[in-house]
Amino acid sequence: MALNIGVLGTGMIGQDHIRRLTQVLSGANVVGVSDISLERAQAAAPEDAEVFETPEALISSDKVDAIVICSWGPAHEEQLLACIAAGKPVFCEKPMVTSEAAALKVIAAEVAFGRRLVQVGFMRRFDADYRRLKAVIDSGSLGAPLMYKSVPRNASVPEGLYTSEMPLNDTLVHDADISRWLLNDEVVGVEVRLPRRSTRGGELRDPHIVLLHCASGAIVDVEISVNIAYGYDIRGEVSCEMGVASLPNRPATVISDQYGIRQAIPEDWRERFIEAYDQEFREWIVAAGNGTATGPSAWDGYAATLVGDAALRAVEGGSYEAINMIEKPALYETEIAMAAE
Ligand code: NAD
Ligand code: ISE
Repeated sequence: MALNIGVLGTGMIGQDHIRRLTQVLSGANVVGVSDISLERAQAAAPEDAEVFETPEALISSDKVDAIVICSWGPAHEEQLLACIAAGKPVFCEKPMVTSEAAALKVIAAEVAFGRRLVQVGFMRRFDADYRRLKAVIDSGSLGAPLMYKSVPRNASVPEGLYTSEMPLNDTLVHDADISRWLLNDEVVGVEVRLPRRSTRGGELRDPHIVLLHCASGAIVDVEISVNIAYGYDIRGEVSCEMGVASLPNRPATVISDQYGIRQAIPEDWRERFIEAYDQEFREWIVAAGNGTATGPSAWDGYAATLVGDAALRAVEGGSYEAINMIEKPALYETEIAMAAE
């Protein structure tokens, strides 16, 4: 039986996920949508879907089996807690929440419910290139991973809406999560260095170098540029004891014209990770159909939030900022193995 889904937030990624749930994937119907902009919700609603006036009405509707949250980060906490209170599986776009206190509330609610309901939108874990990279590291053929270089680059960000904190508390969460997953490690401390500022973003603080210190001693170097003009370019290279494993550099297309032969770079995340988002939702639909969730968990959302918080403290103070996590609840003990399957 198809899973009946309600989508909260019908902006850029909400519309893209509605397209994949209705036109690309099987096993799901989008039966309801809601957005603080009624107009946007109406425009994005698939035929026959109900436009709900409030997120609460959508979450509690008998029509809706499971929820996809694509609203702005600060709205996620309340919406996630309402989904858990209703006992409904929920896919939540990153960042899961925007503070440590909110992450702890989500974890406490899910643990009290007694079953995983939350999957966080860390789509890199579903990307075939990242999965192959992880398989090499996990095989042990190169020895232990010692260093990882993660390079996220965005062509541009919305002026005025994307603030100087966001490379650290919005973009970095992807790198924090993929580092933990690839290296099977936990981040225990963060440093931030500010290189020469790009003049392209006005007052925007860009780029950033972030060092993630892992429990094993491995160090991740994240180089974030969010306004680099040439395209959306995500790179990664793991240095191990006996070799190096890298993501392939992913050009979109090879173009031959009067200027020569060149490789086009993806414009944005929609293009670069299109198959990863599809796979992320394929796996979510199966788990949600069984009344639960697999893949990146609320614990992973919490871990990434702590990295973002520590990075913001580090950029202010200029020093090493330690991360202290609560003891991991038993509910989340198996999630790394499940996500890697
Ligand atoms: P957007 O601004 O285009 O859309 C957000 C939508 O949420 C807007 O239509 C807004 O009106 C609506 N909204 C805000 N608060 C709401 C609330 N309380 N209830 C209902 N609707 C509400 O932003 P976007 O680019 O679509 O991003 C949405 C989320 O997805 C963000 O958390 C963002 O970080 C995340 N995102 C993830 C990826 C990824 O690669 N995984 C890519 C892009 C965006
Ligand atoms: C966006 O919010 C994302 O999550 C994308 O994956 C990221 O790469 C981009 O920089 C963000 O704006």
